[in-house]
Amino acid sequence: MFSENNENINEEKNDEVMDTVVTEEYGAEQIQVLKGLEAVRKRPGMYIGSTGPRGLHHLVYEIVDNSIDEALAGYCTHIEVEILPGDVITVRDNGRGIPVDINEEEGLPAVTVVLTVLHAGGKFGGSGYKVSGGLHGVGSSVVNALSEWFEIEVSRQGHIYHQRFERGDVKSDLEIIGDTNETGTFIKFKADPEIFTETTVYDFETLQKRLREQAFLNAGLSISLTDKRDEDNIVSEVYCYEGGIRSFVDYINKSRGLTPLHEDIIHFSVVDGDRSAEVAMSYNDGYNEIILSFANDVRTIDGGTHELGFKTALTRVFNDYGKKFNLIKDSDKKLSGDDVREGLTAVISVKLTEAQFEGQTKGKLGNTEITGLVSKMLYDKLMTYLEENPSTARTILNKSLDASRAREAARKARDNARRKSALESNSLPGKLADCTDKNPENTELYIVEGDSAGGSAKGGRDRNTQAILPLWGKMLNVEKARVDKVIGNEKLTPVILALGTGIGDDFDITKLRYHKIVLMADADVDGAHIRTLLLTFFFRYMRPLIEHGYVYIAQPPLFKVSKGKKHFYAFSDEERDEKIAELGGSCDVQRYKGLGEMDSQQLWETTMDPKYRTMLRVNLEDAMEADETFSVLMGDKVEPRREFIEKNAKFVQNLDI
Ligand code: 0RA
Repeated sequence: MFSENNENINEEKNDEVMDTVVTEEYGAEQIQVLKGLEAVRKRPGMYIGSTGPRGLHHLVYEIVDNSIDEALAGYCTHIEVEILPGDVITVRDNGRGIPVDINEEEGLPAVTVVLTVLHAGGKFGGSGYKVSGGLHGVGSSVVNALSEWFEIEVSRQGHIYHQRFERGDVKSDLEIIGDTNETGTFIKFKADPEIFTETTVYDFETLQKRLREQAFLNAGLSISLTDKRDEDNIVSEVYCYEGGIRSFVDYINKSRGLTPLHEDIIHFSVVDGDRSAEVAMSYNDGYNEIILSFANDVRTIDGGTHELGFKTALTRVFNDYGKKFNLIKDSDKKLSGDDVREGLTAVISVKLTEAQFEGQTKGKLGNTEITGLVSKMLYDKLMTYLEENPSTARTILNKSLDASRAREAARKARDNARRKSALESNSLPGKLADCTDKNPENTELYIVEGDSAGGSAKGGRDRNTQAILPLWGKMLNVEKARVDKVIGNEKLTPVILALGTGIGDDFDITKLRYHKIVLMADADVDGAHIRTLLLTFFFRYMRPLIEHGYVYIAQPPLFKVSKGKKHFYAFSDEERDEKIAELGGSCDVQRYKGLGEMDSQQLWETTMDPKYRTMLRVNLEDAMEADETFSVLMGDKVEPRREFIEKNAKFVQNLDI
């Protein structure tokens, strides 16, 4: 759920862990090999992004991606992923099998080279391994290097070949262990706890989400996921969608309880040499915009050139169509991008050679030639579609025109409010306890749920740099409201005023009053609720706050363990048990049900003091997930809401996945 980008985590912490010794047993090539994989073990983060839960799950994606490439080349139809007891992963595909013949250059079987040399895949040509940049396509050798042990079985040329590795070192030669008339690759590995010090336990839902997504992106490919960790409760699912990204849009709409405004999902595709683009979209009766974009099956969470092409063309098509058929009069305002994207669900998928992934997290497509490909396709094909489906066209256009009018009304109301507050000369919310330092680079805003917790926070804070804003009032149902309703809401208005940036079209990051915005809520269902609401709000109306990494989640302790005069705070059940053991048992354990149970001094010590606190930094993915949860939570259906409350134990205790 939430990112690993933890304030107090030193990214280089794995440097000391590994110290591989090169002994005389190895020949010159082997030393080369070892050096390559040694680099991976020394700086795992450089290859898989992190050594936390995200990096751990990345190992599975890396292996599965190779099988997907084999499917894209037209040789593989089924991929089976299993989680075995002990969090061992197996991935089986029915492709051609990784080649086993001796590679001239290295004097080793090709499969051995693939698994022991960094980026070796590319050398074997064909369809095998694409190096697509970013953290993707780093290759199976990286997974091998970061596994306590790793085994491969290749079925090819009538035989089953087997080889074993430990922490990247060859432990057995490639040997024939049986005969078969099938072909395929089977990989089994255990992530190395020396590298993944935080956890080596996989989250079923995380893998499920990613594998389902890959199945949507590769129409007709069957991917299964089986969790065998609990032998009394084996869970198995198969993802296979003949409709591809059309099915994806349908799935998003259904899972968020959205009601489509037209029957069919609109779908276009185009191929131009070695580039291709595909779009599936539909409009619903809600007010939110959901766009998921991909390049070479890799999610581009920060958008980029393909999304730009899509958005530009969409705005132009609806304005041009509206004018042409006199649905937009000369006196009307032009429809804005936000207007034509209201209630839109869209999936954009492009394929290209040498994709450039840009930005800090490599989540943005940079290839400029893709903008024109997508925008031309969408403009031409959507224009034709609208002309051929006039009633759908009218429905969508009317919705965009409604959006435009509502936005205009909201702007006027805001201007009036601004004039009024300018007269009153104080536009900061009454409940805000501001800090004295006015330099946003130094300051933090704690948004605190509940008046008593707000009181403790005010008492405990560093008044120089920490401002406190307690939240009060009833929660607004943002799912069913447009920006004009949100702005007047008693719960959100103080947040908007305190931050100083404005929202939506008017958002201005240079006016931000604090560079750390810390959400501090109880570790219970209501706390999860308010966090979800605020993250959704930031995601939809103040997205740059999240893109800049200004939003954090406070981590208050769950327990206080005391014995005599000694006391410790614990942030998880395990930590509580550790502290009890450290104090020699029979301790007094207090469980904090809410922030309000801590006095000012305790709240400062455990949660607010920059020297000792731990905070989670929210990234775009977290916010997007909150947005999704929120839609479910606020939608019409009761069942998903009940599920949220049931699942909440996990939501509260394990924020880092
Ligand atoms: C390169 C060439 C060939 C197969 C593969 C790569 C291959 C790689 C992976 C990784 C996971 N599953 C895989 N399946 C196949 C075959 C070339 C040939 O047979 O001519």
